[in-house]
Amino acid sequence: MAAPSPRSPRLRLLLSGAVAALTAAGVIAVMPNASAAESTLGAAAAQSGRYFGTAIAASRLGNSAYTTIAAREFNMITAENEMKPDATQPNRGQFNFSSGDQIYNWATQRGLKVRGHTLAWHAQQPGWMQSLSGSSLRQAMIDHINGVMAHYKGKLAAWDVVNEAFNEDGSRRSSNLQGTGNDWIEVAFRTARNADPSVKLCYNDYNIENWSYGKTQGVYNMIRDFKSRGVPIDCVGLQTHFTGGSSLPGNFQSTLSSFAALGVDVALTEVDVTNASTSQYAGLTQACLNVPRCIGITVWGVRDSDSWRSSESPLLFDGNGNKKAAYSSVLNVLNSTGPTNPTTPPPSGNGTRILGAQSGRCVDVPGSSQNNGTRVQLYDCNGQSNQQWTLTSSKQLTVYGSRCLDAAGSGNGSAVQIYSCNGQTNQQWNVNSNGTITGVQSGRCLDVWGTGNGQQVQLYDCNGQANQRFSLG
Ligand code: 9MR
Repeated sequence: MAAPSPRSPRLRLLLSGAVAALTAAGVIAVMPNASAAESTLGAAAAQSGRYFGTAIAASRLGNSAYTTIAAREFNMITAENEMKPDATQPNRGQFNFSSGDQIYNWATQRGLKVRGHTLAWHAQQPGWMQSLSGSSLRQAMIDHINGVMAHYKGKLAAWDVVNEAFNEDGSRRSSNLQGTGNDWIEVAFRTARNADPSVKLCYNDYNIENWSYGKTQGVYNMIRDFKSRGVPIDCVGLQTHFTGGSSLPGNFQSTLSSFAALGVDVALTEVDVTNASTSQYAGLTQACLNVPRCIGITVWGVRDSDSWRSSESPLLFDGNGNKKAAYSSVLNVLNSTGPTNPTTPPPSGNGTRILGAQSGRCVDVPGSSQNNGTRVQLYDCNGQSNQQWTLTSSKQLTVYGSRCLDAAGSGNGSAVQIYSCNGQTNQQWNVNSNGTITGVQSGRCLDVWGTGNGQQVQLYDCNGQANQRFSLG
């Protein structure tokens, strides 16, 4: 998004949000949710910096009952089929983004974010790809990732780079992609990172919700291996299809926190539940809220009649667009949590996470002006005060020119610095030319006005410091 003009009313709004955020950070006050409960899923999830999304089908965008609910309730959109390989590259070398763009444009025109789904998958391959194998298929996969990601470069919150690559027992699914060599998944992720360094890269799968299940362990071991070897991966999508016989496992939260402890975000990406069990919907929502790196929930469709398994009535709205009991159970859980308690301690450890004011961290510029509203402000792009950032394992937040955020050693209480890179490696956090830094969590920004070369900014635990204002210029 473009940086607002300093004189714009919107900016003043943002500044007041920033002041509130920073004051909250400094005072370390417990801020109960004094505001009225939010009345939509997206707004309720946003109270804790999360999103609530849905899958959209381009063919239904002409249905106003459908679009009214979708635009009102959700703030993250996944194309149900329109960004898959068969849709985006029907003939080799000929890309087609018409349906994908229809959804992208519909969403972004309404201020909704978009997740990309999906780049490399054994299913929904175009016919020409299905018939390839070996090095020819490997090259086709790379070309496909590059072609699709180039089109959506800088526009999406995340990409499901690889989808459903494991068997139920935790071994690799045998597919034409697997046949190109066991390294196909990491090649896909490395290709994706190069194609668009600004987007979060996710591995996405179903039946990985139960921690003691073989498939969960198989995926977990792959993510752990990737993190240990520096293969770029930012997130794991747990599809969360509690339908067709599976249900919410008691250890779901452990699964989420175990993945998160590897240094990746987690998200529930395709939720639906047999007969929309209220207890399961409430339970899965609560589990996500209980895990700081669970960044959002997406349900796989709007109304039951839109679902790929409509006979199981698994969604939050009935075929007439009425809110179901499950809708209320989810909304109540989202509202019961309210804004994240700013005293929640940030996770200590490997330096892959930087939290905003809500978690008791702040940005400080030593020796800078303490005057309100000077050059650097921390806020959420929508003026909300509960900012949150996550650095990827490769320490990427996209930024400008010669400025970097060096996350080395950014564990609890240690310093993170923004400064001229001067050729130093692994410092890929640059301020955008429009003055913003886009956070990994959708819609969050660090806005820096007039940053001067070589000026230092440090992020650290606030320890009760109040009224910190930042000046780099
Ligand atoms: O909901 C999608 C349905 O319309 C398609 O026919 C189907 C084809 O494979 O894909 C469905 O979406 C799937 C998603 O892309 C990946 N996880 C499982 C989803 C449900 O099958």
